[in-house]
Amino acid sequence: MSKIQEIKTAVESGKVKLIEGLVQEALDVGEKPNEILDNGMVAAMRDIGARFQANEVFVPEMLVAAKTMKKGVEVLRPHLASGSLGKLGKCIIGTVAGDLHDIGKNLVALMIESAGFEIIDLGVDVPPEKFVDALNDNPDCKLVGASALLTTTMDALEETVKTIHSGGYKDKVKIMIGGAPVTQEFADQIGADAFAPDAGSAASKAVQLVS
Ligand code: B1M
Repeated sequence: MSKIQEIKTAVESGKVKLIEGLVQEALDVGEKPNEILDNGMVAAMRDIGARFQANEVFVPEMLVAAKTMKKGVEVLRPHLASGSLGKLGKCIIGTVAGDLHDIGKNLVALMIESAGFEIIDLGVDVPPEKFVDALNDNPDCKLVGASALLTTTMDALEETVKTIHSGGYKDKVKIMIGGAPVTQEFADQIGADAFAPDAGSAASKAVQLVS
């Protein structure tokens, strides 16, 4: 079994104690950090999601897989983040109200940070007003990122965009949205400035939005 396949299996089966060693071994034998992330860990989360939908695994298994992935990402972090911190300004980011998924949001934050932004991470289940409070506290911030993983929290994305706009920031900050159920069409419909399907393109879009 390849190292990347071993990592995928370890994340899927929630081998929290083994993951750091496995990721380090993969790096040591020259596997590329992006491939470890995409073909190992992200692929594992996709598979576990499909198995959850098929009632083959349940919430506890998803939780332990998520915990395992987070530990693995920590080993990769120094290999993924390379930009000079904050040279492009600040980015406020969070997962919207009602939504507790943060792995994708954390990867997006890591890649945006790596592109040269200072990240202000509001965490998960962030009410729209908290985005506005963070903007009030950081008047020099030009970019907000909002993530949603549930079809039921897509409305909260819309509410977040509306609240930021009505809070006086319509022409002052750019808003990027993303997450598994989100599309470009939805972003256009709710008046967000950008949509990105994955962490890599979120980082490129972030740079374009402030340039
Ligand atoms: Co949940 N969950 N979950 N879950 N979970 C999904 C999302 C689901 C698709 C699984 C399924 O049924 N196949 C399903 C949603 C169905 C739907 O809405 N249509 C689901 C469900 C139903 C639920 C619960 C309701 C289950 C329950 O309790 N019965 C519940 C809801 C809790 C809540 O939020 N209120 C729930 C709970 C959980 C856990 C807590 C157990 C855990 C999350 C742990 C954590 O995040 N700390 C969990 C997990 C792990 C998943 C799956 C398996 C994996 C998510 C993940 O981390 N993916 C997921 C299945 C799936 O996604 N296929 C599932 C890996 C990650 C790298 O990808 O997050 O898509 P992703 O991020 C990508 C892009 O989307 C994009 O870039 C990222 C990196 O490339 N992106 C952005 C994300 N944010 C962006 C922001 C941007 C730009 C791009 O700009 C700002």
